[in-house]
Amino acid sequence: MSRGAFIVIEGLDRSGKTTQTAALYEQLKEVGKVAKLLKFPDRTTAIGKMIDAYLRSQSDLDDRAIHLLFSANRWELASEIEKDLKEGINILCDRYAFSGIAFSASKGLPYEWCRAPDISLPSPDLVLFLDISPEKAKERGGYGEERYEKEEMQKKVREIFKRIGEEMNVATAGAKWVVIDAGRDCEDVAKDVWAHAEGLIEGTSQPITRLW
Ligand code: T5A
Ligand code: NA
Repeated sequence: MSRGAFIVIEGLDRSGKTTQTAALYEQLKEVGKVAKLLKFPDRTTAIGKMIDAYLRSQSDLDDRAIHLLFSANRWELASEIEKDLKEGINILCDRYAFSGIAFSASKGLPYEWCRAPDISLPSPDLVLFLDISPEKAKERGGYGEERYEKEEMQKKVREIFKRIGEEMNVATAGAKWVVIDAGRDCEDVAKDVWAHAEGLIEGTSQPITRLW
């Protein structure tokens, strides 16, 4: 029995995740595929509202407390993700647990501690990591408004994402984590995204696995 594919788009701030997730969604619709768009943090839930206030620097929270809220925000939707996948719906997700680790570990929290709360969330079938230099990201609209949008922080985040991707590909003995150069034109990035996602749009018969 085939199920929907779970595709995550990750990347640094301003790398074009939202743009590319939306473009992929449109392309799937064009070829008649059922898909659902998700985004983390989901700022609409009760937990999401606390995260939103924190990111806008309207509230202060202990580094560990905010980390757990980001994770809880994913757990709020975990069973729905699983249900949708089983019903054959493809899930396209803008950020996931990988952002959770990368940003909190960049603030100095231990890497293993950061991973723990997301253990056994549904694992994506594919992660497309949009890579961009912090310098280039800074040139894009709006950079600098939110808490983590500082060049120094983004450099650390990029390093940790690299480690996460390498570990993931070792663990899955394959290319589950794909790095895409996001410093190019939207259309060129979208072509790469599609080339990697295309093989999954018919769904997959693989069982849903768990992180990590
Ligand atoms: N976070 C998140 C955690 O700390 N822990 C967690 O567990 C999670 C899930 C908010 C913050 O939360 C942190 C990470 C973040 O710091 P967010 O709401 O996803 O996360 O916000 P941002 O990452 O800031 O998302 P952005 O919307 O800023 O970046 P995107 O989605 O990567 O970029 P996008 O598509 O909105 O594009 C940004 C701008 O660039 C242009 C767009 O038009 C737009 O103006 N653009 C391009 N310009 C030129 N060339 C291209 N190829 C372009 N693509 C897009
Ligand atoms: Na975004």
